[in-house]
Amino acid sequence: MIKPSRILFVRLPCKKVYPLGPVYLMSLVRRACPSLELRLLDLALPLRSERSGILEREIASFRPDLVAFSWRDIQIFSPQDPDGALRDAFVFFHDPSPFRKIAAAFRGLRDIITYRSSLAHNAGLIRAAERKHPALEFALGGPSIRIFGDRLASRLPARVRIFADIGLGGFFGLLGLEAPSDEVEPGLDLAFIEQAFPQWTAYRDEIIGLQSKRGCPRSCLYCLYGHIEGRSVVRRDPAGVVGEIASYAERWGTRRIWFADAQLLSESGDRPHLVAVLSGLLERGIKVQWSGYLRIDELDAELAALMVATGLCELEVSLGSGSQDVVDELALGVSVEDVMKGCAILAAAGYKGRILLNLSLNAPGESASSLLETIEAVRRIRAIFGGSRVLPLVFFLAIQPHTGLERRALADGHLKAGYNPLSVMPWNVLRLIYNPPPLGQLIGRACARAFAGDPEGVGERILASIEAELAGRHR
Ligand code: B12
Ligand code: SF4
Repeated sequence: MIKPSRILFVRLPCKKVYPLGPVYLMSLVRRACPSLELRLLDLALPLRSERSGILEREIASFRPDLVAFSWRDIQIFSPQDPDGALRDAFVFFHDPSPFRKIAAAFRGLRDIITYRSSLAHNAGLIRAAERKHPALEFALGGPSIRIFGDRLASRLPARVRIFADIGLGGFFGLLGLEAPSDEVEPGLDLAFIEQAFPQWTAYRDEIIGLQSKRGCPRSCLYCLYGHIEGRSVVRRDPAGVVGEIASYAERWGTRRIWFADAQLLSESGDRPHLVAVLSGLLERGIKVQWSGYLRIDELDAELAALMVATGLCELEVSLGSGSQDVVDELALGVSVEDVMKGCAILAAAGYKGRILLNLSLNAPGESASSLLETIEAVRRIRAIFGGSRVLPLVFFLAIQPHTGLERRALADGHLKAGYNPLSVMPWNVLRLIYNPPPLGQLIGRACARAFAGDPEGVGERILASIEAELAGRHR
């Protein structure tokens, strides 16, 4: 226990996105002990070359007893088609053109260097601060630490205390404080945030993240959100959620909200909770646009109307596959036909925004005919909403630690025990992105072809290319 009187929270560099985790954590600490002096420094905002100087100056002027680092992103490789690093790896391995292969190899090298150096950069910022300030205490947490904390421990000084638990009891214990019994309720006070986080103005016109509940009880094969947030759902008081959105809209002029919940409708208790939050927005006349992850198969007409009325503007829907067998292999617990019904319900409610349709090509159980079923399902969904509003996003399954897919890949020899999930060598990345034979080559070629063109419409082109190749086989 260290009983600090001043705590500096430092959000480690990542792509610019509102630092929701550190903002909530800081608010919770303030709730537990209002007399503590707290400050948040967001290192996602300054230029890379300026970050260590800014951190040093902040430590010198604020004179904290404890520096609490928050690490959000580690894997810059996302298994989804707009990701540059993924494109380069696919073009390198699957494109027939030697020129494009060479260009992709150079870009790939740059991706590797960027990734390795961003990992080293973040760890280096922690190490440098620890070295320069032997009298300070250091803590480290955040979503990446929940996933990779064990891997990172060896890269950091032993004096940095790593908090990889879901609950915040350990961290509050270190502060000599009782952890709040309702630790999903940050009790956000924007006047306090403005004073403790002077960089907040950088997010004035940005999408603001907001968590209405924590946890997901489901165990979809590839997903680690249940591991990160816990399998039991802990919901906030809807009035607190509405109040938080209202204060962002009123004080900061926020117009776009992202519900950062693992899933908006994951179990039966979520529906009344979401209805209460959205009804509260409607009653208070709060005009925001919002997005989030939603299981559309759980939608009914009443909820769809409420979602549209309260400003739903974009929705990510995980179809996975158009084949029920593949969907079942993925343990998504949905029926393809219910997804179609959910889409029809949302369209009938007057939804005019975009649908980002996540597809996991070459998932376990994939075959030529299941690929054609997926292509057909996308066509049906486009017919429901209108073609241009439905964006198929090809998401390869990324094998992430603590998931069913990782256990399966280890069991069937696709991965070796002791593999390094943080490796960025292209051959390792391709191994962590699940795209096995016999369809891997065909899908890889289709991706490489689509990636070589305009970044717009990549998903459609991948599907069209797969369809053309499969049709050619049967001629
Ligand atoms: C919502 C979300 C998004 C939204 C964000 C919308 C927004 N405006 O906020 C969108 C869709 C934009 C997004 C994008 C990406 N995301 Co994202 N996202 C999430 C998600 C589902 C929730 C994050 C969140 O805000 N949670 C709510 C807050 C309150 O929780 P928190 O940040 O964990 O903080 C709490 C605790 O961790 C703790 N804590 C935090 N810091 C510290 C520090 C200390 C010392 C302690 C003790 C505790 C502590 O206290 C906080 C309060 O309880 C997580 C998965 C998940 N279930 O967590 C992935 C996740 C964070 N994302 C991830 C990634 C990779 C990305 C992308 C980089 C993907 C990509 N390659 O494009 C992008 C880019 C992000 C960026 N920097 O721009 C990864 C990060 C880890 C990793 N594998 O690298 C996660 C974990 C998902 C995953 N697949 O593994 N994301
Ligand atoms: S994919 Fe969605 S529903 Fe499935 S476990 Fe992850 S968060 Fe939950």
